[in-house]
Amino acid sequence: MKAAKYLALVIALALVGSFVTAPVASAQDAKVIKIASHSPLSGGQSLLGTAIRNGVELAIEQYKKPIEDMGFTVEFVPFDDQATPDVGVSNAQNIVNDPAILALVGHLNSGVAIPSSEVYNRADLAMVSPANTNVNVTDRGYPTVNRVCGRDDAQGAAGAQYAVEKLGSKKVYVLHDKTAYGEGVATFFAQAMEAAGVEVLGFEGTTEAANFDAIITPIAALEPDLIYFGGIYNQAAVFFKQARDKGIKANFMGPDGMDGSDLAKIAGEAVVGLVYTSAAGPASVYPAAEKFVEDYKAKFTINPEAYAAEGYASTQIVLAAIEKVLSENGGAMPTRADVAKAIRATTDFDTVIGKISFDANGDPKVATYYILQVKNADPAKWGENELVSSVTAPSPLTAKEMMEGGMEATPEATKSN
Ligand code: ABU
Repeated sequence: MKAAKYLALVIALALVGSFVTAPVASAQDAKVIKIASHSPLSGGQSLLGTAIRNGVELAIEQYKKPIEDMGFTVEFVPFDDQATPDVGVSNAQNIVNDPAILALVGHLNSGVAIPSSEVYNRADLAMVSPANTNVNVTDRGYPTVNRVCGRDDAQGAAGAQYAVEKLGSKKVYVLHDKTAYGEGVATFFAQAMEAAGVEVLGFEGTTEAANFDAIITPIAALEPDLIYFGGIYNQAAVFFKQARDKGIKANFMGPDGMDGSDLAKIAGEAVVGLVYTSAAGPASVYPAAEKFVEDYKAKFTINPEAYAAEGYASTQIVLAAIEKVLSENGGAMPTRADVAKAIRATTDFDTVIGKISFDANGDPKVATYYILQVKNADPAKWGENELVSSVTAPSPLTAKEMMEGGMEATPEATKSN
Protein backbone atom coordinates (compact mmCIF):
# COMPACT_ATOMS: atom_id res chain seq x y z
CA MET A 1 0.00 0.00 0.00
CA LYS A 2 2.84 2.34 1.03
CA ALA A 3 4.68 1.46 -2.19
CA ALA A 4 1.58 2.19 -4.32
CA LYS A 5 1.15 5.63 -2.64
CA TYR A 6 4.84 6.38 -3.24
CA LEU A 7 4.54 5.39 -6.93
CA ALA A 8 1.46 7.59 -7.37
CA LEU A 9 3.36 10.50 -5.78
CA VAL A 10 6.34 9.99 -8.13
CA ILE A 11 4.04 9.89 -11.20
CA ALA A 12 2.18 13.01 -10.02
CA LEU A 13 5.45 14.90 -9.46
CA ALA A 14 6.76 13.82 -12.85
CA LEU A 15 3.57 15.06 -14.54
CA VAL A 16 3.66 18.38 -12.66
CA GLY A 17 7.34 18.68 -13.55
CA SER A 18 6.69 18.18 -17.24
CA PHE A 19 3.85 20.71 -17.27
CA VAL A 20 5.93 23.30 -15.43
CA THR A 21 9.23 22.89 -17.27
CA ALA A 22 8.09 22.51 -20.89
CA PRO A 23 6.80 26.07 -21.48
CA VAL A 24 9.81 27.60 -19.66
CA ALA A 25 12.25 25.66 -21.87
CA SER A 26 10.55 26.73 -25.11
CA ALA A 27 10.44 30.37 -24.00
CA GLN A 28 14.20 30.21 -23.44
CA ASP A 29 14.76 28.55 -26.84
CA ALA A 30 12.84 31.32 -28.59
CA LYS A 31 15.45 33.85 -27.41
CA VAL A 32 18.37 31.98 -28.96
CA ILE A 33 19.52 32.70 -32.50
CA LYS A 34 22.09 30.30 -33.90
CA ILE A 35 24.40 30.80 -36.85
CA ALA A 36 26.05 27.73 -38.31
CA SER A 37 29.31 27.29 -40.16
CA HIS A 38 29.75 24.22 -42.34
CA SER A 39 33.16 23.30 -43.74
CA PRO A 40 35.77 20.53 -43.46
CA LEU A 41 37.15 20.57 -39.91
CA SER A 42 38.84 17.19 -40.22
CA GLY A 43 40.78 15.48 -43.02
CA GLY A 44 43.17 16.81 -45.66
CA GLN A 45 41.28 20.03 -46.38
CA SER A 46 40.69 21.09 -42.79
CA LEU A 47 43.27 23.89 -43.05
CA LEU A 48 40.90 26.00 -45.18
CA GLY A 49 37.75 24.59 -43.57
CA THR A 50 39.02 25.67 -40.15
CA ALA A 51 39.94 29.11 -41.53
CA ILE A 52 36.30 29.57 -42.61
CA ARG A 53 35.02 28.32 -39.26
CA ASN A 54 37.35 30.65 -37.35
CA GLY A 55 36.36 33.64 -39.48
CA VAL A 56 32.70 33.00 -38.64
CA GLU A 57 33.38 32.63 -34.93
CA LEU A 58 35.42 35.83 -34.77
CA ALA A 59 32.77 37.86 -36.61
CA ILE A 60 29.99 36.57 -34.35
CA GLU A 61 32.02 37.49 -31.29
CA GLN A 62 32.67 41.00 -32.60
CA TYR A 63 29.27 41.85 -34.17
CA LYS A 64 26.62 40.04 -32.13
CA LYS A 65 26.05 42.85 -29.61
CA PRO A 66 23.24 44.76 -31.43
CA ILE A 67 21.24 41.51 -31.67
CA GLU A 68 21.94 40.63 -28.04
CA ASP A 69 20.87 44.14 -27.05
CA MET A 70 17.47 43.26 -28.55
CA GLY A 71 17.11 40.40 -26.05
CA PHE A 72 18.56 37.46 -27.98
CA THR A 73 21.53 35.24 -27.34
CA VAL A 74 23.60 34.59 -30.45
CA GLU A 75 25.19 31.15 -30.58
CA PHE A 76 27.76 29.81 -33.01
CA VAL A 77 27.32 26.19 -34.16
CA PRO A 78 30.17 24.81 -36.31
CA PHE A 79 29.61 21.65 -38.40
CA ASP A 80 32.24 19.43 -40.03
CA ASP A 81 31.30 18.35 -43.58
CA GLN A 82 34.59 16.43 -44.00
CA ALA A 83 34.74 17.76 -47.60
CA THR A 84 32.30 14.93 -48.41
CA PRO A 85 28.92 15.47 -50.14
CA ASP A 86 27.09 12.73 -48.18
CA VAL A 87 28.29 14.09 -44.83
CA GLY A 88 27.32 17.62 -45.89
CA VAL A 89 23.79 16.54 -46.83
CA SER A 90 23.34 14.52 -43.65
CA ASN A 91 24.53 17.47 -41.50
CA ALA A 92 22.29 19.79 -43.55
CA GLN A 93 19.29 17.72 -42.50
CA ASN A 94 20.26 18.13 -38.82
CA ILE A 95 20.91 21.83 -39.36
CA VAL A 96 17.47 22.56 -40.84
CA ASN A 97 15.86 20.51 -38.06
CA ASP A 98 17.13 23.05 -35.50
CA PRO A 99 14.67 25.98 -35.74
CA ALA A 100 17.07 28.30 -33.89
CA ILE A 101 19.57 28.17 -36.82
CA LEU A 102 18.62 31.18 -38.95
CA ALA A 103 21.53 31.25 -41.42
CA LEU A 104 24.63 29.33 -42.40
CA VAL A 105 28.10 30.27 -43.63
CA GLY A 106 29.70 27.56 -45.78
CA HIS A 107 31.01 25.53 -47.52
CA LEU A 108 34.60 25.16 -48.75
CA ASN A 109 33.78 22.58 -51.44
CA SER A 110 31.26 23.34 -54.18
CA GLY A 111 30.64 19.60 -54.56
CA VAL A 112 29.39 19.62 -50.95
CA ALA A 113 27.64 23.01 -51.09
CA ILE A 114 25.49 22.15 -54.12
CA PRO A 115 23.66 19.10 -52.70
CA SER A 116 23.61 20.51 -49.13
CA SER A 117 22.01 23.75 -50.31
CA GLU A 118 19.16 21.75 -51.85
CA VAL A 119 18.28 20.84 -48.24
CA TYR A 120 18.77 24.40 -46.94
CA ASN A 121 16.69 25.87 -49.75
CA ARG A 122 13.74 23.57 -49.08
CA ALA A 123 13.79 24.87 -45.48
CA ASP A 124 14.23 28.57 -46.47
CA LEU A 125 17.61 28.57 -44.69
CA ALA A 126 20.01 31.15 -46.14
CA MET A 127 23.56 30.12 -46.97
CA VAL A 128 26.33 32.63 -47.60
CA SER A 129 29.35 30.95 -49.10
CA PRO A 130 32.78 32.37 -48.48
CA ALA A 131 34.54 30.08 -50.94
CA ASN A 132 32.38 28.10 -53.36
CA THR A 133 33.29 29.16 -56.87
CA ASN A 134 31.49 26.57 -59.06
CA VAL A 135 28.97 28.27 -61.35
CA ASN A 136 26.13 25.93 -60.37
CA VAL A 137 26.22 27.15 -56.76
CA THR A 138 24.34 30.30 -57.78
CA ASP A 139 23.19 29.56 -61.34
CA ARG A 140 20.30 27.50 -59.91
CA GLY A 141 18.83 30.87 -58.92
CA TYR A 142 17.85 29.82 -55.38
CA PRO A 143 16.71 32.72 -53.15
CA THR A 144 18.66 31.26 -50.21
CA VAL A 145 22.07 30.69 -51.85
CA ASN A 146 24.65 33.48 -51.97
CA ARG A 147 28.40 33.82 -52.09
CA VAL A 148 30.88 36.62 -51.42
CA CYS A 149 33.55 35.19 -53.76
CA GLY A 150 33.81 35.03 -57.54
CA ARG A 151 33.01 32.23 -59.98
CA ASP A 152 34.97 29.60 -61.87
CA ASP A 153 33.96 30.74 -65.36
CA ALA A 154 35.79 34.02 -64.69
CA GLN A 155 38.53 32.38 -62.57
CA GLY A 156 39.36 29.85 -65.33
CA ALA A 157 39.46 32.59 -67.95
CA ALA A 158 41.64 34.86 -65.77
CA GLY A 159 44.13 32.01 -65.24
CA ALA A 160 44.25 31.22 -68.96
CA GLN A 161 44.83 34.85 -69.86
CA TYR A 162 47.79 34.99 -67.47
CA ALA A 163 49.15 31.66 -68.71
CA VAL A 164 49.12 32.87 -72.31
CA GLU A 165 50.18 36.49 -71.86
CA LYS A 166 52.67 36.22 -69.00
CA LEU A 167 53.88 32.60 -68.94
CA GLY A 168 53.87 32.32 -72.75
CA SER A 169 52.23 28.89 -72.59
CA LYS A 170 51.81 27.05 -75.91
CA LYS A 171 51.19 23.44 -74.77
CA VAL A 172 49.24 22.67 -71.60
CA TYR A 173 48.21 19.47 -69.84
CA VAL A 174 45.10 19.84 -67.68
CA LEU A 175 44.33 17.60 -64.71
CA HIS A 176 41.37 17.76 -62.33
CA ASP A 177 40.15 15.97 -59.24
CA LYS A 178 36.78 14.80 -60.66
CA THR A 179 34.83 17.03 -58.26
CA ALA A 180 32.21 19.55 -59.39
CA TYR A 181 34.72 22.29 -58.56
CA GLY A 182 37.92 20.76 -59.94
CA GLU A 183 36.43 19.55 -63.21
CA GLY A 184 34.42 22.75 -63.62
CA VAL A 185 37.28 25.20 -63.22
CA ALA A 186 39.64 22.99 -65.28
CA THR A 187 37.05 22.96 -68.10
CA PHE A 188 36.77 26.78 -68.11
CA PHE A 189 40.56 27.06 -68.06
CA ALA A 190 41.05 24.55 -70.91
CA GLN A 191 38.33 26.16 -73.05
CA ALA A 192 39.92 29.61 -72.63
CA MET A 193 43.38 28.20 -73.43
CA GLU A 194 42.06 26.55 -76.61
CA ALA A 195 40.27 29.75 -77.59
CA ALA A 196 43.62 31.54 -77.27
CA GLY A 197 45.25 29.03 -79.63
CA VAL A 198 47.06 26.97 -76.96
CA GLU A 199 47.34 23.25 -77.58
CA VAL A 200 45.60 21.28 -74.82
CA LEU A 201 47.62 18.05 -74.79
CA GLY A 202 45.32 16.26 -72.38
CA PHE A 203 42.36 16.76 -70.03
CA GLU A 204 42.21 14.12 -67.34
CA GLY A 205 40.41 13.52 -64.05
CA THR A 206 41.94 11.54 -61.20
CA THR A 207 41.16 10.74 -57.59
CA GLU A 208 44.67 9.33 -57.02
CA ALA A 209 46.18 10.76 -53.86
CA ALA A 210 49.45 8.91 -53.29
CA ASN A 211 51.22 7.58 -56.39
CA PHE A 212 50.92 9.55 -59.63
CA ASP A 213 53.50 7.53 -61.65
CA ALA A 214 50.92 6.24 -64.12
CA ILE A 215 49.82 9.81 -64.85
CA ILE A 216 53.23 11.51 -64.78
CA THR A 217 55.05 9.20 -67.23
CA PRO A 218 52.73 9.87 -70.23
CA ILE A 219 52.57 13.59 -69.39
CA ALA A 220 56.39 13.79 -69.37
CA ALA A 221 56.48 12.23 -72.86
CA LEU A 222 54.17 14.99 -74.18
CA GLU A 223 56.52 17.73 -72.88
CA PRO A 224 53.92 20.36 -71.89
CA ASP A 225 55.23 23.81 -70.95
CA LEU A 226 52.43 24.13 -68.35
CA ILE A 227 50.52 21.69 -66.14
CA TYR A 228 47.25 22.92 -64.61
CA PHE A 229 45.65 21.05 -61.70
CA GLY A 230 41.97 21.82 -61.06
CA GLY A 231 41.60 20.62 -57.49
CA ILE A 232 42.64 21.19 -53.89
CA TYR A 233 46.13 21.54 -52.39
CA ASN A 234 46.21 18.27 -50.43
CA GLN A 235 45.99 16.16 -53.60
CA ALA A 236 47.70 18.56 -56.02
CA ALA A 237 50.78 18.99 -53.80
CA VAL A 238 51.58 15.28 -53.96
CA PHE A 239 51.24 15.33 -57.75
CA PHE A 240 53.42 18.43 -58.18
CA LYS A 241 56.13 17.05 -55.89
CA GLN A 242 56.26 13.71 -57.72
CA ALA A 243 56.19 15.44 -61.13
CA ARG A 244 59.24 17.60 -60.23
CA ASP A 245 61.01 14.59 -58.71
CA LYS A 246 60.50 12.81 -62.05
CA GLY A 247 62.22 15.68 -63.88
CA ILE A 248 59.21 17.53 -65.31
CA LYS A 249 60.26 21.13 -65.97
CA ALA A 250 56.86 22.58 -66.99
CA ASN A 251 55.37 25.55 -65.14
CA PHE A 252 52.76 24.54 -62.59
CA MET A 253 49.43 26.30 -62.20
CA GLY A 254 46.09 25.85 -60.48
CA PRO A 255 42.98 27.63 -59.19
CA ASP A 256 42.09 28.81 -55.68
CA GLY A 257 42.16 25.24 -54.36
CA MET A 258 45.96 25.69 -54.33
CA ASP A 259 45.65 28.62 -51.93
CA GLY A 260 46.66 26.94 -48.67
CA SER A 261 50.03 26.82 -46.93
CA ASP A 262 49.74 23.01 -46.82
CA LEU A 263 50.58 23.09 -50.54
CA ALA A 264 54.09 24.23 -49.59
CA LYS A 265 54.15 22.01 -46.49
CA ILE A 266 53.56 18.89 -48.63
CA ALA A 267 55.33 19.81 -51.89
CA GLY A 268 58.16 22.05 -50.59
CA GLU A 269 60.49 23.42 -53.31
CA ALA A 270 58.45 21.73 -56.05
CA VAL A 271 55.79 24.45 -55.84
CA VAL A 272 58.06 27.48 -55.59
CA GLY A 273 57.18 29.45 -58.74
CA LEU A 274 53.72 27.84 -59.10
CA VAL A 275 51.09 30.35 -60.19
CA TYR A 276 47.56 30.13 -58.80
CA THR A 277 44.41 32.13 -59.24
CA SER A 278 42.27 32.88 -56.22
CA ALA A 279 38.86 34.32 -55.51
CA ALA A 280 40.22 35.15 -52.04
CA GLY A 281 42.43 38.20 -51.93
CA PRO A 282 45.62 38.25 -49.92
CA ALA A 283 45.16 40.36 -46.76
CA SER A 284 47.25 43.13 -48.33
CA VAL A 285 44.47 43.98 -50.82
CA TYR A 286 41.80 44.51 -48.17
CA PRO A 287 42.16 47.89 -46.46
CA ALA A 288 40.06 46.76 -43.47
CA ALA A 289 41.92 43.47 -43.02
CA GLU A 290 44.81 44.70 -40.88
CA LYS A 291 42.76 44.61 -37.68
CA PHE A 292 41.09 41.35 -38.77
CA VAL A 293 44.50 39.67 -39.20
CA GLU A 294 45.67 41.00 -35.82
CA ASP A 295 42.49 39.81 -34.03
CA TYR A 296 42.52 36.45 -35.83
CA LYS A 297 46.13 35.76 -34.86
CA ALA A 298 45.47 36.84 -31.26
CA LYS A 299 42.45 34.55 -30.92
CA PHE A 300 43.55 31.46 -32.83
CA THR A 301 47.39 31.79 -32.67
CA ILE A 302 47.71 30.89 -36.36
CA ASN A 303 47.82 32.89 -39.59
CA PRO A 304 44.48 33.37 -41.34
CA GLU A 305 44.54 31.12 -44.41
CA ALA A 306 42.54 31.78 -47.59
CA TYR A 307 38.81 32.26 -47.06
CA ALA A 308 39.10 33.13 -43.34
CA ALA A 309 38.38 36.81 -44.16
CA GLU A 310 35.59 35.72 -46.55
CA GLY A 311 34.06 33.61 -43.74
CA TYR A 312 34.19 36.70 -41.53
CA ALA A 313 32.66 38.90 -44.28
CA SER A 314 29.87 36.37 -44.92
CA THR A 315 29.03 36.46 -41.21
CA GLN A 316 29.04 40.26 -41.14
CA ILE A 317 26.36 40.11 -43.87
CA VAL A 318 24.32 37.47 -42.00
CA LEU A 319 24.37 39.37 -38.70
CA ALA A 320 23.46 42.69 -40.33
CA ALA A 321 20.51 41.01 -42.09
CA ILE A 322 19.23 39.46 -38.84
CA GLU A 323 19.60 42.80 -37.07
CA LYS A 324 17.65 44.55 -39.85
CA VAL A 325 14.80 42.00 -39.71
CA LEU A 326 14.65 42.31 -35.91
CA SER A 327 14.50 46.08 -36.00
CA GLU A 328 11.74 45.97 -38.63
CA ASN A 329 9.56 43.36 -36.92
CA GLY A 330 9.60 44.85 -33.42
CA GLY A 331 12.11 42.38 -32.01
CA ALA A 332 10.13 39.19 -32.73
CA MET A 333 12.06 36.04 -33.61
CA PRO A 334 12.81 36.39 -37.37
CA THR A 335 11.67 33.71 -39.80
CA ARG A 336 14.31 32.03 -41.95
CA ALA A 337 12.55 33.32 -45.07
CA ASP A 338 12.77 36.92 -43.81
CA VAL A 339 16.48 36.50 -43.03
CA ALA A 340 17.08 35.00 -46.49
CA LYS A 341 15.28 37.94 -48.10
CA ALA A 342 17.30 40.48 -46.11
CA ILE A 343 20.58 38.74 -46.99
CA ARG A 344 19.73 38.73 -50.72
CA ALA A 345 18.91 42.46 -50.50
CA THR A 346 22.51 43.19 -49.34
CA THR A 347 23.64 46.29 -51.22
CA ASP A 348 26.92 48.19 -50.92
CA PHE A 349 27.47 46.62 -47.52
CA ASP A 350 30.89 47.25 -45.99
CA THR A 351 32.71 44.07 -45.01
CA VAL A 352 36.28 43.23 -44.17
CA ILE A 353 36.83 42.33 -47.87
CA GLY A 354 35.17 45.48 -49.20
CA LYS A 355 31.66 46.44 -50.25
CA ILE A 356 29.32 43.60 -51.27
CA SER A 357 26.10 43.77 -53.30
CA PHE A 358 24.32 40.57 -54.34
CA ASP A 359 22.70 40.17 -57.73
CA ALA A 360 19.37 38.36 -58.18
CA ASN A 361 21.15 34.97 -58.21
CA GLY A 362 23.22 35.61 -55.06
CA ASP A 363 26.52 36.30 -56.84
CA PRO A 364 28.48 39.38 -55.80
CA LYS A 365 27.73 41.93 -58.52
CA VAL A 366 31.45 42.41 -59.03
CA ALA A 367 34.29 40.10 -58.01
CA THR A 368 38.06 40.25 -58.19
CA TYR A 369 40.26 37.34 -59.22
CA TYR A 370 43.79 37.43 -57.86
CA ILE A 371 46.78 35.78 -59.52
CA LEU A 372 49.60 34.89 -57.17
CA GLN A 373 52.94 33.15 -57.34
CA VAL A 374 54.45 30.94 -54.63
CA LYS A 375 57.66 32.53 -53.43
CA ASN A 376 58.87 30.27 -50.66
CA ALA A 377 58.81 26.59 -49.73
CA ASP A 378 58.29 27.55 -46.08
CA PRO A 379 54.55 27.23 -45.28
CA ALA A 380 54.91 29.92 -42.60
CA LYS A 381 55.72 32.37 -45.43
CA TRP A 382 52.63 31.50 -47.52
CA GLY A 383 51.27 34.99 -46.84
CA GLU A 384 54.31 36.43 -48.66
CA ASN A 385 53.30 34.92 -52.02
CA GLU A 386 53.46 37.60 -54.68
CA LEU A 387 50.30 39.12 -56.12
CA VAL A 388 51.29 39.23 -59.79
CA SER A 389 48.01 40.28 -61.35
CA SER A 390 44.31 40.72 -60.69
CA VAL A 391 41.18 41.02 -62.79
CA THR A 392 37.84 42.48 -61.72
CA ALA A 393 34.74 41.20 -63.51
CA PRO A 394 30.97 41.61 -63.17
CA SER A 395 28.77 38.58 -62.46
CA PRO A 396 26.92 37.20 -65.52
CA LEU A 397 23.64 38.84 -64.44
CA THR A 398 25.39 42.17 -63.81
CA ALA A 399 27.18 41.94 -67.17
CA LYS A 400 23.83 41.34 -68.87
CA GLU A 401 22.30 44.38 -67.15
CA MET A 402 25.33 46.50 -68.06
CA MET A 403 25.14 45.48 -71.71
CA GLU A 404 21.40 46.10 -71.81
CA GLY A 405 22.17 49.58 -70.44
CA GLY A 406 24.71 50.13 -73.22
CA MET A 407 27.78 49.75 -70.95
CA GLU A 408 30.87 47.66 -71.59
CA ALA A 409 31.05 44.60 -69.32
CA THR A 410 34.45 43.11 -70.12
CA PRO A 411 36.72 42.06 -67.23
CA GLU A 412 39.17 44.73 -66.24
CA ALA A 413 42.77 44.08 -65.30
CA THR A 414 43.43 45.98 -62.10
CA LYS A 415 47.05 44.98 -61.65
CA SER A 416 49.53 43.21 -63.84
CA ASN A 417 53.21 42.49 -63.33
N1 ABU B 1 36.76 27.60 -54.50
C1 ABU B 1 37.64 27.01 -53.55
C2 ABU B 1 37.20 25.77 -52.98
C3 ABU B 1 36.77 24.76 -53.90
C4 ABU B 1 35.33 24.74 -54.29
O1 ABU B 1 34.69 25.76 -54.62
O2 ABU B 1 34.83 23.63 -54.34
